[in-house]
Amino acid sequence: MGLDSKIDLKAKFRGALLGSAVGDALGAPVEGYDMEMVRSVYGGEWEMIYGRYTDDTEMTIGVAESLIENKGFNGADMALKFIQNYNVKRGYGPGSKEVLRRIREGESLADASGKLFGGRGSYGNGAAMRIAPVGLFYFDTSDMLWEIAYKSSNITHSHELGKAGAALQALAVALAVRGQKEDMLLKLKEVVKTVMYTSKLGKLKALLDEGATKKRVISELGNGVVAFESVPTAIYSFLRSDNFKDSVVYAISLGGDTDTIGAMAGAISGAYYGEAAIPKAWLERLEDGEKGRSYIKKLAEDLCQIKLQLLQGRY
Ligand code: R7I
Ligand code: MG
Ligand code: MG
Repeated sequence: MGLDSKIDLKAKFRGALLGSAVGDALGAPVEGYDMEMVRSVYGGEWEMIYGRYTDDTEMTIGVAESLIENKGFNGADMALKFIQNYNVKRGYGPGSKEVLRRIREGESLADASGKLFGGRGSYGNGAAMRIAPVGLFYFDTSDMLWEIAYKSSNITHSHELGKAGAALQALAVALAVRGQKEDMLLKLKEVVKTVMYTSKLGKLKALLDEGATKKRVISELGNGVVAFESVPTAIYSFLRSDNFKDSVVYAISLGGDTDTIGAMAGAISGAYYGEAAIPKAWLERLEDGEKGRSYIKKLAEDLCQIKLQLLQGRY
């Protein structure tokens, strides 16, 4: 696919990474809450409470840093970035915690993630929640995108459902960069092979058509910590909305894994609408210390710069 010169790629890259961090930080204080409890915290105001991001963003930063430094995918380096950035206080899932410990202690990359959950690997959403930079960097090449989404997921999530969920989320981000919202579902269906996701995408379409209640969305798609619940729900949140704020607010209002569904909806919406669509008040409250808001913005710019140079054949 050639690059459409009308697309402001930098605004979209910044939108995706900042949008993801904002969704994470907004969802974090209510992670694990049900719909009513979320409403009692946020009311109708939806003001950013702490602005502190969680593991979702910390790992996204690692993915971006590694893609930038290597001008593409390097699994050993990406794992190293995860380990270097790791801060237990950011609230990692138990599986990811264990894999990172195993790698840190010298276990081979190829083996570490496969040992989880009785040797089947994790299908948690931890690979999907961090995949936005892959969706951005490979936005113009679906085959590469799919391959790298799988490889980067495999570092911590070796279960097919964990990897396919991440690839689906990456492709949603890529299609959003390309401005393909109308035919997003169609395009996703074309590449998805796993029955679980084919079935979820079918339900997603039916729910959009009927203008479903939140209760139905939760019971049909799910809002839990496993990839096959939260990824379809994040995509649904984007598709049912016509602006960044509504999409992220809706994603979090469902309760459940709110930081992660918020982050994934924020990544897709940010990639589609661009940085300017993110409410300023949310952005201003997003933490800005070491590897905070300014750093994330710079990562998005660097990732974009390298992508543009690659497209122009400069490397
Ligand atoms: O996927 P992961 O990194 O967790 C990410 C979540 C996000 O919500 C973050 O915001 C953070 O809070 O954590 O961590 P994993 O432990 O690999 O997967 C998450 C959960 O999914 C696990 O703790 C299990 O409950 C479930 N799960 C599985 N359950 C049974 N069998 C994942 N894989 C399996 C499985 O194979
Ligand atoms: Mg989190
Ligand atoms: Mg979460």
